[in-house]
Amino acid sequence: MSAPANANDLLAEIERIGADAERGGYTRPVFSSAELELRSWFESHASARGLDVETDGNGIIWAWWDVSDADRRGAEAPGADRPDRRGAIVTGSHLDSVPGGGNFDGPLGVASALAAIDLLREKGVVLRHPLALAVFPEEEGSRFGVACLGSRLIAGIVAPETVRALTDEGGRTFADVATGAGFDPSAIGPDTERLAGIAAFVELHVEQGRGLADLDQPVALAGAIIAHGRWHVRIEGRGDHAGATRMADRHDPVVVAAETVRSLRAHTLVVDDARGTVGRIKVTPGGTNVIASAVDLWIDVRHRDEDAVRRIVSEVTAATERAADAEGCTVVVTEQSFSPTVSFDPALRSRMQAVLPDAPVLDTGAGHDAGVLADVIPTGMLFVRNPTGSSHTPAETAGPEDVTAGVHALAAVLENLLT
Ligand code: HGY
Ligand code: MN
Ligand code: MN
Repeated sequence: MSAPANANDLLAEIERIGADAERGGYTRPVFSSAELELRSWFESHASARGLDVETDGNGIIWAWWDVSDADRRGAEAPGADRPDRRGAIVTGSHLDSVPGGGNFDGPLGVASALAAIDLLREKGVVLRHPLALAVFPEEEGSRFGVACLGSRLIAGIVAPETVRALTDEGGRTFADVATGAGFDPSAIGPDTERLAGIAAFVELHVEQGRGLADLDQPVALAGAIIAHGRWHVRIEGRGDHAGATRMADRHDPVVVAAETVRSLRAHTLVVDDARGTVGRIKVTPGGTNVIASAVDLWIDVRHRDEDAVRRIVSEVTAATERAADAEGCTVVVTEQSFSPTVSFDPALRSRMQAVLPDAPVLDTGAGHDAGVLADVIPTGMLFVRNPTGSSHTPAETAGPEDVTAGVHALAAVLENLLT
C-alpha cells in the first residue's frame, strides 16, 4: 500500500476543483460538477483504503472499515452475509461550499478522516467496532436554502416532500437536480435504523473564528453551537421606468429591503453578542434604469439564546412590514431553517478531553452536521486553528502543521472510541 497520505497532500489534490475565478475561493454547490468531482475524489481514496463505500438515499456517502467477528466487541454479527455495523463510530464532514468559500470548510474534516485511517493502520490498531467516514450533502444550504440538508433528512427533521420541492437560484427543484446528478429523490428521508447503529459521530472542522489563534493552540474541542436560523424575505412592489415614474407614484421594493437591512443591524446591535447578516439580495428584474418589481433577500440571525434570535427576527419583520405598508408593497417572511443552541454530548466530550487534555473547549457561531445530529446520536467536534479566523471567504486557512496536529488528534480520539 502506498505511503499514508497526509491531509495536506489530500487537500492539495482538490485545490483546483470548483475554484471560482470571479469570486475567488471555491464555489461547490451540492450536485454541481465540482461537488460530484469531489465525491469521486473521496470515493476513490476510500476504496483505495479498502473501505466499503455506499451512498444512501439522502446522498450521504458512507465508507466503512468493518471489523471481523473475531475482533468485534459486543453484539454478535447478524449473519456472515453482511458485516455487523452496529455500534459504529463515524467521522467526516461535507464537501459542498458557500459561494466563494475556502478549501478547508468541510474538506478539512473529510481529508483528515482519510489521513486518520492511514495513521490507525500504520499503528496497527485493531478495531473493536466498525468505523465509517461520512460525507454529508448540502451542509451549507447554498443551493436549496436549507442548511445541513443531508443530516436534517436522515434525522427526520425536514420532510422529504418539502425537500423535493425546494428550488435553486435557477428555479430547478431538488428532485430534478438530484435526478440529473444520478440520485433518486424518492429515496430521501429519515433513516432511524442507520442512526440507531451509530454509537458516536466526531466531526473535525477548521475553526471559523480566532479562538485557537488567540490561545495559540492547534486543536480545540467544541463546547456548543449557538442557535441560528435563516429566513427568506420576499418583497413585491410595482416595476416601472426609472425616469418616467414620479417619486410619489412609486412602490419600490428595494426601499423596503433597505429598511430590512437597516433594522436587522439596529436590532442585532442592541443584543449582546447577537449576529445578524444579509449576505444575499436578489433584485428583480435587476436593471439600472428599472424600478424593481420584487426583491428577495435572506437574513441569517444567531445567538446563544434562541428566544433572542426569534425576537430579533420578529422585530425586523415588523419594521419591514411597516416600511412595506408605507411604500405600497407586500412582504412575506418565511423561515428556511432553524437550529437551536446545541451543547455537544457531555460524556463523549469528556472522553475526548481525556484523550486531548491540552485542547481547550470552544463554542462556535457556525453550524455543522454534528450539531444537527446531536439530537439523535452522541456527537462531538474538533476544531483546527485558522490563523485568519475568517471563513466563508478565500482567506480561510489552516497551517500544514496544525492540519497534521488535527489528524493526530482525530486519530487518537477514534482509537480511543474504537478499541
Ligand atoms: O453557516 C454555517 O454556520 C455553516 O458554515 N454552514
Ligand atoms: Mn462547514
Ligand atoms: Mn460553512
